[in-house]
Amino acid sequence: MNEASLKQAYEIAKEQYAGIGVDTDAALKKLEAIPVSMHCWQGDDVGGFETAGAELSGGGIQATGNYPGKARTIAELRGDIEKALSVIPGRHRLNLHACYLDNGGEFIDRTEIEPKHFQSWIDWAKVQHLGMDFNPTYFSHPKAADGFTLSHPDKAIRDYWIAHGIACRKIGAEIGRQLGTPTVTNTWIPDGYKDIPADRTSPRERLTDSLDKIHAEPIDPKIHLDAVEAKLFGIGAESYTTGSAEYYMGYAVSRQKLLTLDAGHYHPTEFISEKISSVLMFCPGLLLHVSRPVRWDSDHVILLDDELQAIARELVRSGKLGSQIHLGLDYFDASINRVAAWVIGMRNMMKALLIALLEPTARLREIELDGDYTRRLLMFEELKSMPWTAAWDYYCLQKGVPVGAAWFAEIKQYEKQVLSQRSPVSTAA
Ligand code: RNT
Ligand code: ZN
Repeated sequence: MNEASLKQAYEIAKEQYAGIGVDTDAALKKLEAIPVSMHCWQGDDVGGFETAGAELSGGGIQATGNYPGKARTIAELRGDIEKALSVIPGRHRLNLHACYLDNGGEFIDRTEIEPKHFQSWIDWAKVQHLGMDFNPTYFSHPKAADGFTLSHPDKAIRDYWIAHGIACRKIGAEIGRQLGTPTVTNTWIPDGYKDIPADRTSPRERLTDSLDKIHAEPIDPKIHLDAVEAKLFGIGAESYTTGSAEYYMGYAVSRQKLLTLDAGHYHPTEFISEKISSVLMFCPGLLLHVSRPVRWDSDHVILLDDELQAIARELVRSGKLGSQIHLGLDYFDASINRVAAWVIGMRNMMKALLIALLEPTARLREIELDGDYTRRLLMFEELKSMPWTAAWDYYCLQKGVPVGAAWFAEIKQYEKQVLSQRSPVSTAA
């Protein structure tokens, strides 16, 4: 469709939405103000740059697939992120893991990392107009090899990881200070038992002690926020997870930390869309790890499916996006073009937010309070066929990014010129 037709389609859609009391221009303005934190780890299968060329896995994190073109260096990863962002409308954030440090080729222990090892990321983020979020890396490491970190029975190992956690909060704070927007530093640990434990309590007591030590130093919330992420199970930790949902809910409420809801970290019949409003009652904020579990915590690329739309509706209805809610993605698929995986997921997240922003929420609430559940159901069904796609296309046009699937040609071109020139990772130095 040419520009004139896209605008015409938008005008028609605008009229239709006005008919149900929705202002499409206002919705697009709101969409523009919602940053999504794009996870660096989709670009290289959660590898990082700690040891050049090393293949690090374990800790219940497993990227599967061997699609060619994975980023092998910081420069390559940044190039790939820039390419992805060039076809994603709006201004966003980058979510970085500690193992993506810029160590100048010299190995730095995780307890020794400092803001200077992330300065090149901060400088680059400034140029790209990106806010940043941060994560300590409690996996892919010899000291995490037996499945425990912050809740390890050995004090020396716990102390090592506590020192890493403390170092990471300092780095997060410095990133937030320099970029002028608070960094959310998210703690996720893989700790757990493969088989049924005799003691479920002690690891949790140790975890509480470790987390309290990490969080001992207060940091100005204008530059830094702490989040903690629960999980149900991991590969090799199927029977017991120290940092379970109840554990972290209690920790976050009692310590007034942000709780991270990862869509893949609950029982298959549980949905995080249902949890958002409850958590916001008692936690100072929320970090979303939007992901897609397929039979397990598989971290597939997010689809514009029912749950993604339900999550977006809850986020928008809460009115707390931009204040208490921090929105990030968390998936990693190594079986498809990794840059396209970012773009598909980011654009899907934004489409879901737009659909939610185009909901006549106040009207729906009135109907609900009137007890007219038949009309509520009917309206939900009617909303599904409203022309939100015209508003999305118009938004892409406004933001100067390709409309529809046109972006894919650009990514294929990039694959041909850049990604396919990269040697397989196993032979990279
Ligand atoms: C793991 C957690 C965690 C990680 C990232 C890489 O199950 O979801 O958030 O995916 O830290
Ligand atoms: Zn996660």
